[in-house]
Amino acid sequence: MSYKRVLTIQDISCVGQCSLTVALPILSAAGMETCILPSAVLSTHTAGFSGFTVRDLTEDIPAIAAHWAKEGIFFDAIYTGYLGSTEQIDYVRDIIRTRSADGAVSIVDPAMADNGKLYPAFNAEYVEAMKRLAFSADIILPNITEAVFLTGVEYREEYDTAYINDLLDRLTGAGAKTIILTGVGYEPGKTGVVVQDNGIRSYYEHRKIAKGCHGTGDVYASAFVGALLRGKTAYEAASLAADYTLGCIEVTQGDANHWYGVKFELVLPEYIRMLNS
Ligand code: PXL
Repeated sequence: MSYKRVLTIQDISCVGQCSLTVALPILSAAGMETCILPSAVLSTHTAGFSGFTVRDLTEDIPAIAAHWAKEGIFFDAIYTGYLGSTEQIDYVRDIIRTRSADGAVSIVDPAMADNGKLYPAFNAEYVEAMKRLAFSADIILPNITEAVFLTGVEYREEYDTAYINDLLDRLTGAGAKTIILTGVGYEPGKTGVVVQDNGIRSYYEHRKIAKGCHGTGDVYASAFVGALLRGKTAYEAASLAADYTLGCIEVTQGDANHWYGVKFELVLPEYIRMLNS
């Protein structure tokens, strides 16, 4: 098994099972050396808690990157999620450009929107900066809402394959390479993921359990990156991550007190089993 060094750049939400508190354990479980760059520190995530604190770490990033340069530190993969500010997105592009080892892969989850809306912290300027980052990455993992913001296509609750193909065409036209489009469901009770890899589109459909379970985007992206670095193809990694995420939702549903995230820790043994098979 190849042991790779991955850098993940996203926020620390101290409570809320998302971003770094999800990515770090999942990538470690996949057997990767996991380095982190916290984009911000929040007391909780921003989706459902009120009065959360935020410390944006944008101004620390250039010094951190300069130190890594001095130490000759490089990464085999760089995976980004929720970022703290528009300015930070441009610093992150710079880190991908300068700190990637030969053959490194860059994976961008443009974590900024869901259910037709941008997350509260973001605006149009952030979307423009995210376009620059996403369209220069090797792999992007948008949900439909994020794909809409990246392309300017109108958001629709109901859609068909023509709408999804149009989104993929526009993402590709704008520079996207491998695309993992999540949350694509064509019939009630079903959802899935469309993978566009080397120009070939494949669809992995699975059961839809609950609507809008928080934190599943981060669980999914982290599980995808772990599987990819373990040598799975993009389609294999995308389907494995979907099965894992579904398992996380399954063990969480029914616990009304656990509305803010999923109990992904309980399913890590199954994730490791899937990676080994
Ligand atoms: O799960 C995405 C995410 C990450 N980090 C923070 C968030 C969210 C979604 O709302 O608020 C701080």
